[in-house]
Amino acid sequence: MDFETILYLKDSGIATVQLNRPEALNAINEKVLEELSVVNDYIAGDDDIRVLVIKGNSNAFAAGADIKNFVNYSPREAHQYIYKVQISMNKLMALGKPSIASIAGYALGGGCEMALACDIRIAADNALFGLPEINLGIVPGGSGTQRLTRLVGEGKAKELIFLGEIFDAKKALDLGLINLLVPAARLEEETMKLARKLARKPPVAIRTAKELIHLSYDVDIYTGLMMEKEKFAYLFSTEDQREGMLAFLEGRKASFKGK
Ligand code: CO8
Repeated sequence: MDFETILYLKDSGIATVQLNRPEALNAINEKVLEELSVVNDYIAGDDDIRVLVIKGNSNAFAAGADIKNFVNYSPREAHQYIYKVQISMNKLMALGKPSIASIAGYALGGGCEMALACDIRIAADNALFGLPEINLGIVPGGSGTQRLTRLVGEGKAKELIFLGEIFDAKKALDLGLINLLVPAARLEEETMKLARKLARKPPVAIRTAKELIHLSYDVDIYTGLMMEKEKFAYLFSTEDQREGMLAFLEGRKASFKGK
């Protein structure tokens, strides 16, 4: 598949999407959003793909939304734009497969928010994070006020969003914004190691776990536990449950088919 603003690669069950606007530190314009939406649909529909990796280059994951894109927007245009942003971010978050944001360099504004919409964030020690929208007279619009708050808590989210300062990967790790911090030279290797581990897990159980965890944001604990019980029982209808348990009892490695 050929795109203008992203590079797409599929190998051994792992799809890699690389943001590819190095001349603008991978700033996210409308074309990027459109192409991400298309590639997301494709990945969602391909049963051979078990994991998605999103990355930038060594200087930038993404330095935010492309400011040139929306500097002259009317409120109506801004509304339409954010509608598209939310569709794209929600699709990414709801993807029925685990996603990894592999971050080097800048992850600012919409770039940071795109990473927040992924399941797991691994960053190089040269990564720089921030939600600097406030300095442009706006607020995060790629779900930063919602997803960041859920991840790091209200107090820290307010500090980061009100001040709009850039901070390093160590602080991101301390905040719980990223899962793993690795030397820049090992980012690719550690990302793929993680992706391969996830690719070996049973896809239906992974998808189910992801859905249940997301549900926990929105429902009371009793409803959440009821859903967990139903989904737990449902997984006993899958071949992967049988394979996983038989493999354990037979002392061998399980091979999951996603059925
Ligand atoms: N938009 C457009 N162009 C950008 C952006 C951006 N966000 N960031 C960098 N660029 C461009 C620069 O204009 C420059 O282009 P040129 O060479 O043609 O002048 C090139 O990238 C390199 O940038 P700099 O020369 O500025 O590089 P520096 O190393 O001096 O500085 C910084 C790097 C600190 C990252 C700096 O470029 C910067 O502050 N960028 C803006 C960061 C920012 O404010 N991001 C938030 C944008 S608003 C936003 O994200 C709203 C989210 C809404 C939803 C989005 C969902 C996807």
